[in-house]
Amino acid sequence: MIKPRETHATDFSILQQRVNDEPLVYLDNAATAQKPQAVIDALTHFYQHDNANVHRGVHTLAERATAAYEQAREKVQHFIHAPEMETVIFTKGTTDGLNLVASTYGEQQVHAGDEIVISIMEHHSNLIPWQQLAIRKHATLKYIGLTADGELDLADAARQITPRTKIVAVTHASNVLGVVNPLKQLARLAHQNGAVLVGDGAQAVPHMKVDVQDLDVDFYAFSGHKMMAPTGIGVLYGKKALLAAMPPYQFGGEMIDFVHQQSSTWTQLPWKFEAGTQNIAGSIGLGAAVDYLTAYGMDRVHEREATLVANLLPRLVAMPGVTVFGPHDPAKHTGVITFNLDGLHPHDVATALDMEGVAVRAGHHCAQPLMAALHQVATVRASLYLYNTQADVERLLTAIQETKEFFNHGSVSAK
Ligand code: 7TS
Repeated sequence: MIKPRETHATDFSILQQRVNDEPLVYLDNAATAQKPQAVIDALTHFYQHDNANVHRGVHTLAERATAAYEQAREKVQHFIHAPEMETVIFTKGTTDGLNLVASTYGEQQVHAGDEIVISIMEHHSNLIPWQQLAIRKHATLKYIGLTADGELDLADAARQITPRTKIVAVTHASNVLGVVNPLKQLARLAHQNGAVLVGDGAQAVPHMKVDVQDLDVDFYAFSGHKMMAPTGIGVLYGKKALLAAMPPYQFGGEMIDFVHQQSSTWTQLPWKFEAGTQNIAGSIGLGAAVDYLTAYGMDRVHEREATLVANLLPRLVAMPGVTVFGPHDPAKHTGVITFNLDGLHPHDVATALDMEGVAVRAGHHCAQPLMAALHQVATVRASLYLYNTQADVERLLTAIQETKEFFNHGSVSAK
């Protein structure tokens, strides 16, 4: 049985407010998730009791801060089933992790005439680093397309990935189409061709059980803030042999072994990739978010979202004047649902929904090539998380219906 929302009422006090005189319904979780009190308390506790820099002091606070920081890494390691703590690097977020791989592994391994393969549904964070690497190296950037119902086209993946391919970078779950991509299959395909598979886990890790060893991905990046941790903290997982052979990303304090006047050597993993004072409190907050999600159960997070989607998606698809992008089968869908209303600009729709207290995102969702492929300039997106309820779904559907009626019969005509 899924716990009712009431169980969490005190965990997410931000959700208990009214917006525009209506109780808030927060459906912008793909942009960022709300933070449970346990995460806020972990930050407060750290700053009230343990704040110090890590790995550089012998005093008690420094030791406590270091222990808490490294414990957070171990929590993340177990959460994604990474084999060793050395394979878990703290970053600023998904964007930072993907740039790290492009600027180090990519810089080292990609040469003129090589290929980098991504998909047309990538967030700009998993697109521009590869595009710019391809430009720098005179390599070719290739795109895996979509099937007619908005899933990754695996037949096209098999065509695009060739022995010239050095890197395949694909999102685990789309931030627009709400599909989950078969990373394990793509990793196999990449490996058969001598390439590595980079997974973008920004929309996956918060919502489903992820096992990086089972997926056999070579690199996997995700953000803390989408899984209820603070902003400015994220994780890059990488296979140890690959990370060990890579040059550092940034240079400075904490990532060195010895510094001489004209040369330096680097410390061991994972700290080789953690130059300068890190987001220590953020890491501890991420550890607390992992604890929260683990206690709730990732299977239950998935089950809860799937139950809501099974109700919401068919009703939205059946609404006249509504176009839903991505698969219409709820079983193929995450809690990310993207749509447009005929004749209405997505920003007007999002503003109208906000007037009803319903927070959604409108725009290109940092996926402009995908928008072009969908022949849309922008879309509306509702995205769910574990604290959303059936009542939230009803509020969204009612607000959409009212928006349609307002623009059809109100002062602004729909077409
Ligand atoms: N990859 C995917 C699939 C994403 O959805 C996002 C953020 C990122 C990468 C970048 O993550 P960051 O934490 O480094 O910024 N997606 C969104 C979104 O859909 N709306 O706001 C942010």
